[in-house]
Amino acid sequence: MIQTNKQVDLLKITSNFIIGTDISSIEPYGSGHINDTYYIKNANDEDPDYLLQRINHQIFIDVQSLMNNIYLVTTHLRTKLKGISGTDPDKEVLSLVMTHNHRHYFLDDHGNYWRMYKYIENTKSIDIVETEEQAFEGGKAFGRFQVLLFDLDINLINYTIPAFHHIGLRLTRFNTALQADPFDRKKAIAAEVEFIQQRIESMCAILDLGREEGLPLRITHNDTKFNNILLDLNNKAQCIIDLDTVMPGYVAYDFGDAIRSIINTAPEDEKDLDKIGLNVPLFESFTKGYLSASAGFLTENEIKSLPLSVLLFPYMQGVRFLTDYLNGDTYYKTHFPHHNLQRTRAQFQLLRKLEEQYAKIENFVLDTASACLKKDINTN
Ligand code: ADP
Ligand code: GN1
Ligand code: MG
Repeated sequence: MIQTNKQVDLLKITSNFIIGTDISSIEPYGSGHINDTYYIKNANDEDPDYLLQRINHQIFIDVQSLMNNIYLVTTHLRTKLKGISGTDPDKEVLSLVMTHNHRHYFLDDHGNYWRMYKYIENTKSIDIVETEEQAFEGGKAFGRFQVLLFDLDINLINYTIPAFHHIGLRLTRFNTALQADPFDRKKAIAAEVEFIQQRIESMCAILDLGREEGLPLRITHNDTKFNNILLDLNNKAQCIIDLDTVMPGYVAYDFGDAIRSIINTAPEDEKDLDKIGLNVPLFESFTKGYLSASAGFLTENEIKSLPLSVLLFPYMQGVRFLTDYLNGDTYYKTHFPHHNLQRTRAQFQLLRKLEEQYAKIENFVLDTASACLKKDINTN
């Protein structure tokens, strides 16, 4: 293998973890916006492959607490799955690899934090959902994830990014960036600013529901883009990944963010707004899968909050992308100039489409929840 300087550094990092075999290659992997992921292929086919990740510690400021969350959550899931017949915890739960110093992460000389997982073979993760079966499977997997974490003590779980899905705080940060306008970008986004302002009140509906009538805090995933599910080669959901944002939250936040990535007929950052539409059958299948796993454990208010989250998430994501645009693109990785503005416009177009169909979306969620409670929906 010819090693570039970068690979030599990565090999050095890798040598701090207990993997015990030779490496044939290290390649960048995945399409995430925050961390850096590398696929580590072992020289000997019989040995496992690994994933090395550099954790973005500018965003996840307390890496030790974050890794502690991941350790607690994966240990809990593994214990729970051991008690369920027909499951295989090694394939269905992420396995952290320890360092030679018996830690779950490695801090290098440049202040970068690294962790390693065993690579789960014969799986795939997809950015765009292709079939109703995949959507149903994904819904069931995220619902089950929440249910399995029900009895892990929430007080042990740290807030890796405080107020992560708090729309009030996201709007405050947006207004601060708008007023400061450090890159003179405000004049190009008048239409988007108006779009945001017209919806402020309605987008606080879940916060209002929580404050006025009560919504329980649960341990939730908080980054339920569909590509954070590993599917097996038969399209069955196998493992929930990307656990950095697992923390206390409202269940609706997981539902809404997943629907945002599933229902869109185009990518998250589509330039041609005419390509953005709603794939309603995929939304319906995900909803059935999710509620088949979770309806029995959700409160009435939680069920009421689910359709509201379908509107909230493209809105909040658009607000977040636009805030980053105003601030000079420092949070999300961008791949070309004005990428964050293009992402914002795509999210707002998706929201327009969802608003047009909101009554149908709401009815479908509420009817499906009732059917699941009466056990009219097959969970296989
Ligand atoms: P990011 O935060 O950058 O999205 P992820 O943890 O989601 O990082 O990992 C990036 C990609 O790597 C995933 O979309 C998935 O394709 C793959 N992946 C992550 N963990 C595993 C694993 N343990 N086994 C197999 N593939 C994985
Ligand atoms: C980021 O890292 P990734 O791509 O899974 C972001 C999510 C956004 C998503 C938008 C910690 O997730 O909140 O929904 O981009 N993660 C963080 O694609 O901010
Ligand atoms: Mg991911």
